Amino acid sequence: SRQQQNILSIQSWVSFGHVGNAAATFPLQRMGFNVWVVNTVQFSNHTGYGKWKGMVFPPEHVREIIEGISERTSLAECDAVLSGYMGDANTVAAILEAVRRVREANPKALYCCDPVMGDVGRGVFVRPEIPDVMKALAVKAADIVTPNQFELELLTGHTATTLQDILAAVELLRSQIHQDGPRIVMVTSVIREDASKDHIETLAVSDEGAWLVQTPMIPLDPPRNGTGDAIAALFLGNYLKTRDVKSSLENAVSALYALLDLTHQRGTREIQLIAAQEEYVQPSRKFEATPVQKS
Ligand code: PXL
Repeated sequence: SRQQQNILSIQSWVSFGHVGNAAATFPLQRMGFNVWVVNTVQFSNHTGYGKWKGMVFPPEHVREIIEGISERTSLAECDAVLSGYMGDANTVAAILEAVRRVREANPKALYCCDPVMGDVGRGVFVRPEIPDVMKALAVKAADIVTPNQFELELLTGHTATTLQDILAAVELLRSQIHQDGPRIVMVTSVIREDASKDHIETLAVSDEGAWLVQTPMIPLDPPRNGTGDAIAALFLGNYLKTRDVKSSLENAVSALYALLDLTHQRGTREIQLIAAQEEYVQPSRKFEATPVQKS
């Protein structure tokens, strides 16, 4: 593979704070990737504040920017497409067009879909038509899908409260995603009845196996936005470097833990994305993944 890997990242932009591309781009750059940043919205701040300024870009804008990129460089140079928060459900079609064009030029390119829709505390925080489109279209084209536990339930229609339930929902989701790829699902923010309440877990499953990492619960109140966007980027970045699901899971989780720990120590409303930069390359405390039996 070429020295400089390129990732086309299609997500939200915020001027103040760190979510969407403003949470994913810097960790990927710090890991050495070149990021082609395409913004689906530009807001002053994330929607968790309840108030924000700015606009959702029309799907045509996303299409046009990608067209412009393709006039400067061959899409064969693109190693992966990463998608996240969308302000408009019709943006999915523009993203899938990009994925199709990238795959045509580079059949080895991966599509990582972070199906950003909501979480346990806030419920669905995107426009109500987005979950259906995410389920019917985006996820089907993806090689890697990175839902949190709430989004896994929304995508599969399964309530998942035990490890067995979660693994069954993951296999259902894996049967629906792009069948020619590595068929990886990573589930974040796993809290289940049959595990310790002072830990939170992250699970990754591929054809090769399933692995679970436990990290101490960091009591963040209010919960911090952008953590899902950051861990999806970290997982994709590690996977592009190693093609190893277990070590990518360990590195992504370990880096995210350090980021949240620093955020907790500093007590800031926004995640400490810049200050935690060394952790993206070499996590200071490495959490190990345990193999679990697939469903
Ligand atoms: O972290 C997900 C996310 C992404 N982008 C925007 C958001 C949020 C969550 O609140 O508001 C703009």
